[in-house]
Amino acid sequence: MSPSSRARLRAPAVVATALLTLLIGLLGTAPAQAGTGSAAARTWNVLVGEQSKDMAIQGMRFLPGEIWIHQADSIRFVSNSAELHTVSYGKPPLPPTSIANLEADAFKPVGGPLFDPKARWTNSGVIAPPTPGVPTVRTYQLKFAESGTFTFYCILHGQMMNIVVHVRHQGAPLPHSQAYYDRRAHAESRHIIRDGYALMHETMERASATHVFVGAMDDTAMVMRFMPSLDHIRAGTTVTFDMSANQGVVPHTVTFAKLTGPGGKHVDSGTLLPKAGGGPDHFTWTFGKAGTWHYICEFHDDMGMVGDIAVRS
Ligand SMILES: [Cu+2]
Repeated sequence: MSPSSRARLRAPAVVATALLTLLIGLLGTAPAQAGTGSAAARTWNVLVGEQSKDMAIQGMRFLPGEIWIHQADSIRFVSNSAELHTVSYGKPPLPPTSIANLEADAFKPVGGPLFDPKARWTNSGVIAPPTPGVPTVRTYQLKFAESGTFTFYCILHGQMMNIVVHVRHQGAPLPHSQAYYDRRAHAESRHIIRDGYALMHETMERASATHVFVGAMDDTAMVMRFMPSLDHIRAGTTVTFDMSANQGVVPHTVTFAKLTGPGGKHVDSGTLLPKAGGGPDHFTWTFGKAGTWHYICEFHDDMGMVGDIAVRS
């Protein structure tokens, strides 16, 4: 780009700044910070979660996971996956020892839009796309008036999904730009999704026709799939649906809409939880009738967590 075209591009911005200065001068109401040489307050973007295009892999990270900002700056947390997340700080009102408590804590926004580090509990509410039965927000903005270092986390995924926010005095140098964080976020997101698919393939290799894994999770990624999702068996075969590939606490179900058991009730595991979450961590069913039986996870079918059991007589 030639110097003259660069100057032309810059010209409108210069004009706009001059107009603004003139306007402030005319109104006589310059902001308190004007003239001190400090930069204007900025809003930084942080992505909440990440996912593969098919939604099979859900990442449990804030991107970036560490950020440096100035006093009076804000952070806008933006939903980046179908999975539910929160931005939380402090101690939740209810001990997060059950799914019901977790939901009660997560669903209720507390505090903000000005962050108060002395408050016992600050919570965004659930950051996610619109989800049936769950109050959600797409974005959540917090302004930081006090300097210090603050660690926020997602109450639904625990302390391992966290972001460290360094708030520096105005005028102090900041190590990175938004463009840097965006580049890092992109690279880290690709990395997490690659790891998630690797976890999926590993889990598939351990699965068999009589042993279906219900999701998988390590410390960065979740696999929202039944593995295998299409299972061929003979009538009379017992299949175990197993949660043990999930290292963290996540609920799933194995729910058949059209297959009925004794008493005409449809076959449903109810909420399954990994051992760490108190279980029950598996569900077994003996398939008598020939046919192809479709089933879903009631929590994650919108992410494609569905399967079929094909039974031959
Ligand atoms: Cu599920």
